[in-house]
Amino acid sequence: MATVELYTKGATVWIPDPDAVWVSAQILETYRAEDQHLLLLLNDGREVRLPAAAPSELPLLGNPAILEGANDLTALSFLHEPAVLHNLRVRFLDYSSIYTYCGIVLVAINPYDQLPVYGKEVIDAYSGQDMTDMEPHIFSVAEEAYRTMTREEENQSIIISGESGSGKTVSAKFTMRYLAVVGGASEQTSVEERVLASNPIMESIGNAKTTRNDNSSRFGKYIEIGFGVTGEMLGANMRTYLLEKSRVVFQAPSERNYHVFYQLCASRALPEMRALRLDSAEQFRYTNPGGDMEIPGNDDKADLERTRKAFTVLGVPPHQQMELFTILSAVLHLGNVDIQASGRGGDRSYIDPADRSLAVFSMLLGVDGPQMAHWLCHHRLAVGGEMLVKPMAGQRALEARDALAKHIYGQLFTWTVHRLNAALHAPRRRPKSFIGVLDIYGFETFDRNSFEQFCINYANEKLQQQFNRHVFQLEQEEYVREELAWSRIEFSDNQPCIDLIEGRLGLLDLLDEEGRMPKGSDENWAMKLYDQHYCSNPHPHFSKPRLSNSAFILLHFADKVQYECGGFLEKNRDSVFEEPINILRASQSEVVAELFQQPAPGDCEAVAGGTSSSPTNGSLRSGRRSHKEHKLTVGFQFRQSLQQLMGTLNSTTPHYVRCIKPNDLKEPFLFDPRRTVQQLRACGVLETVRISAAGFPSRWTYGDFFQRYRVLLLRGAAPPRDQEPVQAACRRALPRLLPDPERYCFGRTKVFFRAGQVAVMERLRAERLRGAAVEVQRRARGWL
Ligand code: AOV
Ligand code: MG
Repeated sequence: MATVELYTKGATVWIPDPDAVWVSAQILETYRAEDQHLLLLLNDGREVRLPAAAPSELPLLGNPAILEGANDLTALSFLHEPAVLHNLRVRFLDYSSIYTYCGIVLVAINPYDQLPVYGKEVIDAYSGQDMTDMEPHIFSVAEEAYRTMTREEENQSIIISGESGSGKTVSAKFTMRYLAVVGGASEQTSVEERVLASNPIMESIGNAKTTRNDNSSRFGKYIEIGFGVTGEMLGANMRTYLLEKSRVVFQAPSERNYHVFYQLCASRALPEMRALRLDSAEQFRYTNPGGDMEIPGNDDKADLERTRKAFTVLGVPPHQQMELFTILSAVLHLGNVDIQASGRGGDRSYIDPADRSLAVFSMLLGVDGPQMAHWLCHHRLAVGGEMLVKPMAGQRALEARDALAKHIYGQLFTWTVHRLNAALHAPRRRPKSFIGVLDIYGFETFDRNSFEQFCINYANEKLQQQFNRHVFQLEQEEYVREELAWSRIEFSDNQPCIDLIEGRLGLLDLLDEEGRMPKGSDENWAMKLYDQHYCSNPHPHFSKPRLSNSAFILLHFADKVQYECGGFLEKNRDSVFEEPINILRASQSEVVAELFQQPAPGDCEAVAGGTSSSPTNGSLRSGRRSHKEHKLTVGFQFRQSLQQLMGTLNSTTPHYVRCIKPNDLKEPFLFDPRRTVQQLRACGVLETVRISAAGFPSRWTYGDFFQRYRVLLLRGAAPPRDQEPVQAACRRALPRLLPDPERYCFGRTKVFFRAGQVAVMERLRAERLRGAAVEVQRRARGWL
């Protein structure tokens, strides 16, 4: 799209750079094709000759100065990566503006600093204002959603994405706070207070310290906040997505388990907590593998106080809170139960009858200790229609113990969500419409990626598609509304990648199928994947690493990710033995019993096939599950819940927030261009820009256009008074200014331009003004 006439002396261009990603340079000599090069002055004072045999080899052009720091990226005339990056940097570093629009998307850069822009007075300033009149802000997005909802009585969604630590959860909380204020009565009534109180509770049980974020959400959340006809908040309902349960029993170096465990350990000396027999977090297997117990600036004991207050606000009485804390403490004690291998060749396992942790665990949960010990080391097995009791080998018993701990935690999490939803339910009046806030884990890639990353990235792939399609549709609608004679823009949909994951014979299908095989294994699954998507019918988004037979590579919209197959089968099954659960179900404790009455979502149709309970298949199976049906796998359920989420999002008016983490050091106002650009590419901001650039990205109302370019349009004629002549003047003059009719298009109320055309207009305007100035001087000197 190089517009050769713009490569003039003094213009700026962007040159790729290994550190800064892009650096700007000034053109020293106007480009002439026959020279086959462009002479440039770099920032550091060096002059370089850039080979450019053809116009297509010319570097990207910088934007005209009037657009510098524009608060909407799509207003840039040249819409390309360096322009976007530069503009965000200028706003962030020079103006401390962390928010910028990119069309309908709000880009939010994490400042890692407390900014004075979230107070009540700022909320009041945004309340009732039109989005286009206000500086970009998370509040302007919330306000826009709120106004659209009340005006059109339609449901809205605020979709927040971005990588780990980029500020999604913080943004979601500010959004909720904003809505609580504008949707509240003059004094804060209990509904708003309850909705906000759900945050500390969910963070206690669903957030943890990771290497990326001290308060990383390990679950996805969509909270629908319901409003009445006059825009008053009535209640809320949340849906959660795929909690990372593996964290309950294991954490990587310098990571932590869920916050609530440390909160409890830190509060163990409180009189009411003594009964839980807690110790410091170092003493528990489940809380110490990360090795790093403290979070700077964090007070676990004070946080438990906050959690308890929030529970109280939500109407969970203290005795019920204690039951929750009891179950959580029991999980910690369960982790400390020692299981020893015994028998010949270690094919059995055994728990010392005097094991103190087992005793405390059983006491806390109100179950029989010896019975529990027995069923932690044995399992029931259906063989030829008969039930046998088989001992478990040491390693398997340990895995079964951990599976039980994960299961208990998962049930507790689900129970809490139900409990909070009941407390947030609008009691009498049905909400007229809702605003849903989506705060989900962002696209992630680690050194080693497993089933969790696969699911998370799959979710992001779905969200990206929802986003792309929406942006396109909006563009199209605007063009139709403006009655542009316009042909469809091409765009690359990520459907092929999604099909590869969730379609027929896709990765999830084959994984479920492998899980049903008596001898199913991660290795066999990998072979089937290669066979299906690599050898016989190569899929463009799938490949096999050259040096591995147990990994695969997916080409996601954001990046290539290599996944290790090991563990996929078991994580997808997520099974747990039924016998210890039956014991818990018979517990004296009200909450414990309740927790296991209702099967976990994963367990509702939990029945394993007769054949698959063969001891060789290596999975944990329930003896009771003997019907010829299958437990719903994690992948299957996740696919369904995403489908449902997409349905919901598509039935609402979406508003998008893309959070950017500008550096990995959590350093205030440090802008690492390499990290930033990587996220811009991954989160679809550049894709939006690309979509925009493929059509007519710049648009002005005839009036605004006329205002700016009247010197070009009028040539000294008197300004027209009303709308019609302004439009007529534009229509008359433009063909003369831009000879190529492909470069602009007249709409009903606006004039549309292809990328780069505003720069052309700016140059013409500058020349005209310069010419006019010379003329004035000449006249003044009496030459005319
Ligand atoms: P995330 O939700 O996007 O990560 P958070 O919202 O937890 O990230 O943000 C991480 C940290 O960045 C916060 O704890 C704050 O210290 C800081 N931060 C983020 N936004 C702001 C802001 N607007 N002003 C000041 N500080 C901010 V994850 O949940 O890990 O994907 O799973
Ligand atoms: Mg988060």
